Amino acid sequence: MSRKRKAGARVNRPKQSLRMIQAIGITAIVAGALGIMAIKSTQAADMVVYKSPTCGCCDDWIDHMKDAGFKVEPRNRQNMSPIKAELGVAGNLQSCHTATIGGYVVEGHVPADLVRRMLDEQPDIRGIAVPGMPMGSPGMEGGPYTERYDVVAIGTDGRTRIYDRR
Ligand SMILES: [Cu+2]
Repeated sequence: MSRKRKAGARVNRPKQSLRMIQAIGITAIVAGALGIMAIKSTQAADMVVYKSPTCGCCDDWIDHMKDAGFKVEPRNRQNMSPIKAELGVAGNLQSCHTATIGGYVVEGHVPADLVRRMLDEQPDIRGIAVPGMPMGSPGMEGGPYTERYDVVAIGTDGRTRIYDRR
């Protein structure tokens, strides 16, 4: 019965049905935009962190990322070498943990605000790294001293440049 009425409306009032098609089109566009936004925010929040099961400073860094609003999934690895090789983190750039987020690699005790900046800016790089384990970097607090350190951008070709200094 309702089908019959709709069919009749389509025949008798073409302007109204055109408006309806426009409304459906706009709804589809809005739904699509919301869908894209949902995907983007998921990418921004979902970080996988590879670490040794006994690494305490890795856990402290994970807490730092969580405090900054990131959703973190830790994955323990007995041997970190394969994942670092797979993700293209060269020996001189290596630290304890290796993370992935939004298609980027994040090596070591990188401050959360710089991870956020990278995700916002979407640079054409492999990722960012804090080589070694500088005292005073996120997850490395509470030591007898703090040190300044470089945050390095790893290019898609493996070349590095300074991303920021802390
Ligand atoms: Cu560490």
